[in-house]
Formats: sequence, C-alpha cells, structure tokens
Amino acid sequence: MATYDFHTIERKWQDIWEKDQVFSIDPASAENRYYVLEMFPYPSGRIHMGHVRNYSIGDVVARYKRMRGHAVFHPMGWDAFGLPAENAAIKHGVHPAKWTYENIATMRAQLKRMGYSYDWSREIATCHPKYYRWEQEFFLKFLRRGLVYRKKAPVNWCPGCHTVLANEQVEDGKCWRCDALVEQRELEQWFVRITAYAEELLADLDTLAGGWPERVLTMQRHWIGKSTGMEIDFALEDMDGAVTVFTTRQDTLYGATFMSLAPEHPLVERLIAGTPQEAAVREFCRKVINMDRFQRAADDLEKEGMFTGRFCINPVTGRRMPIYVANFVLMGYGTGAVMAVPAHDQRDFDFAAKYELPLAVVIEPRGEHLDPARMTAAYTEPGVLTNSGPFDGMDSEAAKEAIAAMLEEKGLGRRAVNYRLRDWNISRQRYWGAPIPVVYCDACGVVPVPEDQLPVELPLDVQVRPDGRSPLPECDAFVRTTCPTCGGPARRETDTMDTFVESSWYFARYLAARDESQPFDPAVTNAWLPVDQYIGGIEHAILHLLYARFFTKALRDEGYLAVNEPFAHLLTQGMVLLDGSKMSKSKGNIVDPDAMVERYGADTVRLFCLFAAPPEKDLEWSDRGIEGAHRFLLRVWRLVDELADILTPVGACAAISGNLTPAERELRRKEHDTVRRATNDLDDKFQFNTAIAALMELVNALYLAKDELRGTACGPQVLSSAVATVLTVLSPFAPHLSEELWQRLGFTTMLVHTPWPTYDPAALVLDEITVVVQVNGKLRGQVTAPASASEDELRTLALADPNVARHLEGKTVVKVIVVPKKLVNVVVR
Ligand code: ANZ
Ligand code: ZN
Repeated sequence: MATYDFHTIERKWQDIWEKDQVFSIDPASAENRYYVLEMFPYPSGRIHMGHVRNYSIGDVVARYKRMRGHAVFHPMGWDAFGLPAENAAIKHGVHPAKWTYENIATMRAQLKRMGYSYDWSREIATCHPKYYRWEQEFFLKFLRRGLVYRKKAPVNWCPGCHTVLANEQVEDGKCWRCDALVEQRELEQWFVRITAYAEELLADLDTLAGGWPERVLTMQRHWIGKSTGMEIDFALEDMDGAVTVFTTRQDTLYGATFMSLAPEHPLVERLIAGTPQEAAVREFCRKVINMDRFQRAADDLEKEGMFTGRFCINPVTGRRMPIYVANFVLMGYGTGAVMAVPAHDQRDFDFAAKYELPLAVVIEPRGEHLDPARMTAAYTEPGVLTNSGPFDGMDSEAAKEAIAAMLEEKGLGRRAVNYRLRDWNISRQRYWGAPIPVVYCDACGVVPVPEDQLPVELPLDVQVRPDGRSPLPECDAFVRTTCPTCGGPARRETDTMDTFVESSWYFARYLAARDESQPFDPAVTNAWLPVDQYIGGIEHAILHLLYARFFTKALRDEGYLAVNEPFAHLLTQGMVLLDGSKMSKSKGNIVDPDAMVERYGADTVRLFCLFAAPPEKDLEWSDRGIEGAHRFLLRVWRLVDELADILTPVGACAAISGNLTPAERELRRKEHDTVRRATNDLDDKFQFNTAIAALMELVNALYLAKDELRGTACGPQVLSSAVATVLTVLSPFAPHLSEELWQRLGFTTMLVHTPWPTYDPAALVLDEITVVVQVNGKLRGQVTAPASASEDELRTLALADPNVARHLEGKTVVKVIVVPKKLVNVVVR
C-alpha cells in the first residue's frame, strides 16, 4: 500500500502550481472577476495560528470561486513599517530594514508551505520606496486640497527619555522604558481631515449592510458618532463676547444654571485675568491638561472643577450662570463648553451637588411633579416641559424643534451637527515609517516637496538609537536640503507617517503592483474594485476599515479611483484559542504552525482550522481535533488506494448509463447530496465546517458500499464518480492531497483547473421500497420505507403502522423478524 507521504506530495504540487503560474492572472483581460483578499500581515517574525486560520479561510474562498469559473485575484503582501521593527533593532542591534526583510523571507516561505493560492508576482512590501512613493504623492494631493493640515496637538512626552511615546508605550501614565511620569506636550503634527468625510462615511454604511457583519457596522456608526443639536450663545456678564456651547438638549435650556468650560478653552485666560482666583484656576487647568488623555475621558473620572469668578447670562431666562472650568469637559468635542443642566444631566447633577450649585427642573414625567430638593439623580428621560415660559406643557421632543426655531429666529443659536470622529493624526516621531514629503524653509515656511522629486527616501544608513528616539532629526544627510521654492537652505520633516496610512490603499495597489508610472491603472483597478470578499480580524473593525474607506473616497475625489467603498463583503474571523484563552507570545500558549505542518502536513492543518469552528467563531485548538483531521485525510487516501484497481477518471457527478441497483443509486444520491450541501455551505455563507462534515459522511458511505459495488455492473463507475466528487469538493480545503489522488485516478487535467461539480436534482430522490408486515404470519399491513432503511428503522415503521398496532393490542410482542427489503413478521402471544 502506498503511504501518504504528505511532505513529498505537498512540495511536489506547490512546485507545479508555481512553475505553471496557476494562480497568476492578467487583471487587464480577466472576465467574471472575483477579488478575494485577506488582511496582510505585519512581518513580525513568524506566522502564527491566527494567520493560518485567516489565510486558510481566504484560500478556500479563492479556490472555490476559481472552480466556479471566476478569474480570481488573490494577492499577498506585507504591512512592513512600524514600531516593532525599531524595538527589535534596539534589542538585537539589527537594522529595522534587515529585520523586516528577513522576517518577510521567513514568513513568505511559511505561507508557501501552506499551499495558499496567491499570485506572488504581485507581492508588495509597504516599506519599499516604490510603494510609499505613491503615498507621498497622495499626501501632497491631499495637502493641496486642505485634506491634510498641520496643527498643534498633545502628544505623550517622556521627560526622562526626551522623546515622544506612542500610546502603547505609556503604561499607567509612565514611560515603559524609564518609568518617568509621561507628560502631555503640544507639538506640531500632521492631520488628515477624515472628518470632512464623516457624513459620507456614516451614510455609506447603509450600502454595506448585508455584506458586512452588523456588529462592525454598528461599531463604525458609534465611532463616527453623529449628534444633532444646536450651538447656543451665552453672553458674558461685564465683558464683550459670548460662550458658545454645543448641546443636543436645547429643550432643557431653561434649566441651565451654570456653565462648564474645558480647561483648555481659549476664553479661560481672559475670564480669570485680574480675578482673585486667577492663579488657582490656572494651576487647576495646568493639572488637568497634563492628565493622561485616556484617564481624562474615562467614565469613572472624579468630576472636579473650579469657579472662574465670572458669569454669563442664560439667553432665555436671564439667569446669571457662574462659569466653571471642569475636568470632564473636553476641548476636542463640540465647542469645549457645556451649558450645565443639573436637573437633567447626571454629570452636571454630580457636579452641582459637589459645588452646591442650584437645580432647576424643566422636564417632568407626564402627570408627575419633580421636587428639586428631593431628587437623588438627574431626570434624563423625555417628558413634559415646565418652568420653560411659552414652552410649558410641550412634549420635550417637540420642544427641541420649537426651541431651535425660536433661537434661530432670534439669532441666539444655530442648528449644528457634531461627530465623535476626530481628524486623524498621522505624524509619528519614529524612524521606521514613510517620510512626510515636506520641507521647512525659514523664508518660505512649510514647502511641499515637488512631485517629480518623489520619493523622499527613508535613509537606511542610520544607527537606531538605544533610547528609542528617531535618528532622523540628527541625520544631516537627510534633514539638510534646499528649499524647492527659493533654493535656500531648508530642513526636511523628520516625522514619518502612521503605518495605518500604508494599509489604507494597498488593496488597490496590488492591481498595479509593478507599475512604476502610476499608482493605479484606472481602467483595471476600477474594474476590480471593490474587493469582493475581505477577510480579517475583528480587531480592525474600526480604525483600519474606517481609514481604508476614507482613503477610497478621498482618492476617488482626487480622480484616482472610481469606487465609493473598498470592500463589498467582509468576514471577520474569530480568534484561535488554546485552553480557552487567546494564543499569544506573552501568554506562552503558542502552537507553532511550522511544527504542526512538519508533523501532519499543511493539508491537515488547513483542514483542522476550517473544520473545528465556523469562521466567525473562536476556534479552540485541540490535539485531538488535529489528529481527527489527519485521520480523515488518511481515510481518503486509503480509500483511493484500495479501489485503485477499479477506479477510472470519470469525473465528479458523472452521468452513468445503465440500470443502477438500489445500493448504487443510494451512493449516487449521497454523492449528489454532498455536492448540494457543500455548494450551499460555500456560497457566501462560508460554512466550511458543515461542508467538510458532509464530505466525511460521503466518505463513510463510500467505505460501506465499496465492497459490494466493486463487483456490480455499474459499481466501479458509481464508485469512481463518488471518489472524484470527494476529491473535487475536498480540494479547496486540502488541495495537495486532492491533487495527488486526482492524478493517481488517471486525470490528465489538474484539479485546480477542474470546475466545481453540479449535482443532478433527479439523483437526490430517495429510492423507496414496500415492505409487507405480518402479525403471527398473517398479512396485516404494508409500509413504504427508504431503500436504505436499516432493520431497526423497518421494525419501528412496521410496529407504528395503525392496522398492525390494532392487532398488537393487549398482546405481548415476543419477537420481530425482519427480512431486509421484503418483510417484517411480528410474533405475539
Ligand atoms: C445640555 C444638556 C442637557 C446636555 C441635558 C445633555 C443633557 P452627545 O450626544 O454625545 O453628542 N457636551 C457637549 N460638549 C461637550 C464637551 N466638550 N465635553 C463634555 N461634554 C460635552 O452629547 C452632547 C451633550 O454632551 C451636550 O448636550 C452637552 O451636554 C455635552 F439634560 O447640553 B448637553
Ligand atoms: Zn524657501
């Protein structure tokens, strides 16, 4: 018997597929296009099980769609810039570029060993100047359109290391390296004006419904966070000017009793100038501003504030409202000022209780009265207006509209929309990233690098600093340049771009991966986009997917692309767990894919990942499970081996002429039903596990039928067809073994070029037989049963027949004799 030598077989087919360029297509000429894409990996060192799962899912989709007649585009690349490369450089003294390219080489070999059907001729690495060159061009285009701008923004600053820290490098408000307390500093940073697209990013989520998981759409809606309300002006007392607030609850305006400002609010200095509390307020503000940004925005933040000594006037009640600075008011949201309505907002209620500020009830539940002195919490529900002048008695929802109209008419406010979404800070004070293509000139200011001077290459001949600071500012060869405008001396920007910028457009670049004259070939790219099926982790539900959606729209508006959305369908696969917790290096609960491939082969590892759970669910790693997957493949191998002498290359779901015996018909029914089930499971639902289960049943049926059928007239044909079906349906999951056995069956065309089978509905009809039922030898009834019914099933059917049951009443059944396919005799006493 031939042994299943998976190492040799897998290598053999990988070489053949590669040599024949089976998975390379010409995107320019392809018809019936299907673009399947998995989120590209960060080259961290080695492939982990999460990758294997992600890419195995994508590979089944790719191979299946190819068999269904699509021209499938299935590329792979590397999200290759980022902090870990720098950290490794510091730790191991190796240059980030070397580290990155070596990891890519290792991981590429690992992926190839898995037999994934990638078009490797279009591989991209985002750290390559020929890639980021286009990104720099986009930056300049966006800059010209005002979609990129420069602004002061707070960053995490470590006074010990004299450097900016990424959020991940701040632990408990301290520097991860030197433990110094991290400060918030204002630095000039580059921002992408994603908020300009907030409305479209929100509205177009509706067009993705059905294609994207509802959960991801909800997360994105929440992240964009649209609020509809008003801006209302409150005149200052004894001073020129006004405080403008953003509120979604203008219906509570008559209940506004004080004002809360963010400590960063530009009015604060003017308000406190010359007051007795000037110094104390300034000190308070400084403290709050230096707080960690995350702590500050936390829900359980202890609310604190300080009176500025000034008042403003409620525009409808004329009430004098003390102006406070408060730590929970954020400068980045709305106008940075909040009209405080302590009776109807819980934060304001807590604040008022703490600083003994008055409450004014202006909304009551219908038919009830609220006594401010006895309230223990704010009343935040809708209700009926009270103490609200002409609006008393009005429903609060209606009052929102009525008060908005009144304020607009009097010029006291205007309707406004606010988004939680913030502009995207893309400046990183890091080395291993794409340079931002601008220079600073004393005479001309900020000057964009002319497009014909792109790329601004990241210099590779630098020494990474052990303190983590970027070596770029000290790299004279890079920094010192001449101003493109006046020719005088100038300095290059030394910040690099956030790595999320590279992953925001890579899916479009694959289609023109080697084109050095343009980032995209419009005719080709637009014919292929959006990606038909995108697959990746739920951890990217917000940022990566939002940035990619934004880039698609912004590049569309620059004339590069002609689509509105990058990904038509999204599948977010679950995690790979070991003993109930996520596999991770830090937990030390890693199962190394290479070790598994070494032991069982790539086909087994793939099959296990696809069989153990539906793709969106978490997958629990189990040694028993992988053994089971391996045993199944061995069973398929043995089946073909045992039947080798009678199998012929008839193809899956072959038409068979001749009269079939019931057993032949039954196997054929099972075969066609397997194709029906697997096709249903794979079409868009991607229920790989149930498709594999159906395949396992077919293999069981083959084992049961093979000895009988090898001797019947049509048996060998029926067996050959069923075996061909097993291999065809199995091939997207376990492509090497399937391809090898396919060849052994005598096929001359490779399985990868073989279409997916179509089942014959007529073959699905169950064969039925009529069985006679006797009681003590006398004919008492007839039952119809499937031809395949077992003795047990026949016995149960016979005893349940109403006429038979009548003759059994009051008697004891001694024995039931079953003559298969003919007769059941019930012996009673
Ligand atoms: C008066 C009021 C009365 C409010 C009331 C709420 C309840 P969303 O829905 O999230 O947009 N707010 C506005 N700007 C703020 C800032 N910079 N920092 C902290 N809070 C701010 O919330 C809008 C509400 O959040 C606004 O409506 C404002 O408080 C508060 F019974 O104004 B409200
Ligand atoms: Zn200049």
